[in-house]
Amino acid sequence: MKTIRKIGVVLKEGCDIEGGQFAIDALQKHIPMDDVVRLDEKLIKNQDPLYLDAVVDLNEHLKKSVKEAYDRGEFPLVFGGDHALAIGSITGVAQAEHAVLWIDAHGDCNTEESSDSKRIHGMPLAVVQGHGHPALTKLVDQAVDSKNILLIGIRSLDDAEEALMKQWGVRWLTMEEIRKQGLEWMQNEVMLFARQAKHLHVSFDCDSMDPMHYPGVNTPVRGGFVSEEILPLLEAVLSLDNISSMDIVEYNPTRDPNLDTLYLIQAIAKLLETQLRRN
Ligand SMILES: [Mn+2]
Repeated sequence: MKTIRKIGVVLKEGCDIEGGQFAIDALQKHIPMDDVVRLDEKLIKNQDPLYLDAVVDLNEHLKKSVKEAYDRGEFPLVFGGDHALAIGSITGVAQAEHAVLWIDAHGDCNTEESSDSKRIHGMPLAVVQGHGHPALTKLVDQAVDSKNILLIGIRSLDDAEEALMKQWGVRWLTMEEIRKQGLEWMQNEVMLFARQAKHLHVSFDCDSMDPMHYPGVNTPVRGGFVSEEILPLLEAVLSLDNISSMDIVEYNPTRDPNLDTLYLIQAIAKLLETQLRRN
C-alpha cells in the first residue's frame, strides 16, 4: 500500500479571514502531520492580489514538498489552510492528462482581473489551468487541461468567473442540479469522470458542506452537502487506483465550537487510508 504523506499548510493570507491560521494547530491534535509548511513572515505585506509574495513563496515550498513525496511513491495529503494552497498541491503532482475533481461551494476560477476581492483563495483552479497573475502561473510546469476538471457542490460563482469557466470549457455540477437530478446521478457523473482520468487529484473544500452542520469554514454558503452524501462519494472515488493526491482545505477552527468540521476532516483522512490499503 501507498504511504500517505500528511502535509499541513498554515495559511490564511489567501482569504484574509481571521482564524484560518490556527487550522493546522487544531488538526494536529487529532491528525499528526509529517510536515508543516508555513509562510515567510517577512513576505506578508498587503498587495494586489492580496499577499501575493507570501502566497507564491509558500506555494513554492509546498510544491517542492508535495513533489518529493510523490516522486518517492507516497500519496500527498495536504491539509489547510485556505484554498490558495491548491496551487502548490496540484503543481507538485501535475503531469500530462492529470485530472482534478474540485469539491467546493465556489468556483475558485477567478483571475486578478475578474476578482473583486483580490483574494488568491478564489483563484487556484484558474492558476493550475495556466490563467492568472504571472507570479502565480510561473509555478505551473504542466497546466491542467480544462476538460480534465470537474467541480461539484457549486452554489456561488461570480459572473465574470462563470464567463471564464464557460470560455475555458470547465464543467461543473451546481448544488441545484444535484438536488434536482439526485445523488445517484451525481455519483455516476463523478465516477464517469474519475474513471477515465489517467491521474486524479481530489481537492476537498470544507465549504462544500452545509454550514448548518459544518460551520468551521472561512466562507460559508448555505445549502451544501451533509456527510451521508459526501462520504459514500469519496469512498467510491478514493478506491480508484488512479488517485494521486488530495487536499482538504478552508478549515477555520475558531468557527467550529463542537469540532463537527474537524471530525469530518478526520473521517475523510481515515477513509483515504482505508481505501489506499485496499488498492
Ligand atoms: Mn475553495
